[in-house]
Amino acid sequence: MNVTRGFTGRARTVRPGLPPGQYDARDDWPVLSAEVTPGLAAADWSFRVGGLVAEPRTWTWEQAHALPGSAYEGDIHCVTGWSKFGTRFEGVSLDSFLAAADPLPSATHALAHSHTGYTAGLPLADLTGGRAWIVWSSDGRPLAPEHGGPARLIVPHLYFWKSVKWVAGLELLDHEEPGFWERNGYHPRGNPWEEQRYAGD
Ligand SMILES: Nc1nc2c(c(=O)[nH]1)N[C@H]1C(S)=C(S)[C@@H](COP(=O)(O)O)O[C@H]1N2
Ligand SMILES: [Mo]
Repeated sequence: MNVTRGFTGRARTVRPGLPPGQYDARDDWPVLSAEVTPGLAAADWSFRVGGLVAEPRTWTWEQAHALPGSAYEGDIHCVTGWSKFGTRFEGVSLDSFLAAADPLPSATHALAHSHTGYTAGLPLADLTGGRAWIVWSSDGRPLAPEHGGPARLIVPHLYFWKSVKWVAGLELLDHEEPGFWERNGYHPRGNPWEEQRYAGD
């Protein structure tokens, strides 16, 4: 009888859709937080789009829920190596928020802020075109506090450190501004398909 390599322990199989250097976390959904999970009630959550916009705007929980709903179905990729296939998140496309705030032509980048102080820097182009969301549920259930509930940003085509939990807002800028991990040597964009893990990759 043949014993096939890879069937003992945690098989880190390569599968289609898995970016280079990543493994399939299967049913695991690791929690990665630099800070303590805040006790943030939905009533105390708000989302603001400011900086280089024609009309700075802030949405309460109820106002954000009144926007057209939009869901993401697909994969997520953490820079520490795990990827999770077939996730589903429900919320509102970031396009809806940005359209209301009306970015100025000079806006090229954004710094996403958390209610806890965590930040992530992103090119504005990665936040438009139906590729980024503010989400409050996952598979139809309210987002767990440790996963960013009541609401978080998701930018699933980039490494997941850009997907700010307990998201508070976006500040639009005319230059690249490093956030928490970017200041610590991580890549300004973080495209998993190009393995942009660290600055210079
Ligand atoms: N506010 C906040 N958002 C955050 C983080 C964090 O530490 N604080 N970690 C980031 C990282 S590195 C990853 S991989 C994902 C993890 O999300 P999860 O804990 O729901 O898996 O959240 C991102 N967003
Ligand atoms: Mo991560």
